[in-house]
Amino acid sequence: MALIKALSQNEQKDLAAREAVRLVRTISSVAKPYMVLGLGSGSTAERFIEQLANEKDIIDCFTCVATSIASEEIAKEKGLTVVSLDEVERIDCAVDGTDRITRDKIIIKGLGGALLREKIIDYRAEKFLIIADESKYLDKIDGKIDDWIPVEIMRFGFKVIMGDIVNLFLTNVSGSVVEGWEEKIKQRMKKDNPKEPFITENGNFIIDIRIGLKNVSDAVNAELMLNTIPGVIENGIFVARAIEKGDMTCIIAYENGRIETF
Ligand code: A5P
Repeated sequence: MALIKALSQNEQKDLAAREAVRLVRTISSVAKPYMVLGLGSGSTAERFIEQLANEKDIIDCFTCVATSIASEEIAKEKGLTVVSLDEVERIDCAVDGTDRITRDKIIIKGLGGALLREKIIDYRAEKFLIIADESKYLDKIDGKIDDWIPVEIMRFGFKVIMGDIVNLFLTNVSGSVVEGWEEKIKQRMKKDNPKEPFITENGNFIIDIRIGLKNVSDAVNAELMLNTIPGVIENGIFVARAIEKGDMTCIIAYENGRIETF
């Protein structure tokens, strides 16, 4: 009996990226005279950029805007045209990776720290493609998700801002903090120096919180509520856009080589 070799995580990322290139090619043929493409951040998005750059016959149709310095550099190095967001009037499509995606399209991003620029670009795109390997996918509808959610906040007053987040999300109905709340909120530190705070490309801190999202409406609520706290700049829940615009396609590549688009 022939054994089917399981794809590695990187091979799954490549597969999802390839499918996104195929979809972008079909969109580019209708976005005349040229297409503005939002480039996501992270290893899956970088694979997409590299594969897109191989499509020599169509890359002249693209002007790109990037969600991070790393993505911009890779895209430029590969020969794509990248301009600042202020130079474009629209974004036809954005392609980005994710840290979590559920069947009902609850998306959590920002483990790499690029969530603010990602949201600025991804939310403005006419079409939004999410690409992911199987490890990111949860086959859940209305199931509780207890992932860490990144929140980009001002450095100024970060302790009081953290306090506001605790008061809003980690207290029970009687107003007292939930048991074990200290385990559910932390300031992100640098990977290579855990004593120093991680600073985003925008010069801000990141707080990671676990608040246990119950379902899509709970996720939308948390996404919007977090941003009402003075000093919170943006958070990594990417759900409101799908509700508002409806046009988001998720591409998942599985270990067994299957690609699913929904
Ligand atoms: C960057 O801040 C993130 O939102 C990335 O899009 C996300 O972490 C996915 O990254 P990978 O493709 O490297 O898993």
